[in-house]
Amino acid sequence: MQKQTDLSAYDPNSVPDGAPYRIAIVAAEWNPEVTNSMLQGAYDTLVEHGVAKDHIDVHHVPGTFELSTAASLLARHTGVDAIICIGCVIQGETRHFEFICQAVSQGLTNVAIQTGTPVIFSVLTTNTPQQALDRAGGKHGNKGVEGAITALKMCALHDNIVSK
Ligand code: DLZ
Repeated sequence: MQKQTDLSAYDPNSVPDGAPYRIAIVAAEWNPEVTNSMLQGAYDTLVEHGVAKDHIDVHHVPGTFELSTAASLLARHTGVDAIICIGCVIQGETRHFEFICQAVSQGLTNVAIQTGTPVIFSVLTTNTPQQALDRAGGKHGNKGVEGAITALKMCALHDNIVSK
């Protein structure tokens, strides 16, 4: 089996057409070099796969912890078909890392399950800034691109299930 080093390698033919969908992207302001690159990757990938630019709603939150609140508001008060949540938490000297990672993974899961809106976990949780940069347009691809592809696949899945 070939070792996968570029996490963003995907078959474009397997990606559903994005034309019918409205998608929100929420990006955390912490570690902006990383999150802005992921945001750009997600945005460009959505456009590349047919999502209209005026059907992409971009929002920012102060930190990764706030992604859950933003996702909840978007899922409950807008008509978006999916929400891509972008953040980057880097291990520091305290236990803050653990609390933020635990809270955001559980929080985003709760929003997705409770609202039925696909919520995409594009959150990097790394030991070093370099590991994050490697996954935000570096040697391991761009997790924002993956988030966009996942969002489109989940929109199509939702349509397949709900329209049957
Ligand atoms: C406080 C904090 C710390 C220490 N580290 C990060 C981080 O690496 N990445 C990130 O996105 N946010 C961090 N934050 C901020 C929290 O996510 C949150 O914004 C604050 O605790 C306020 O709720």
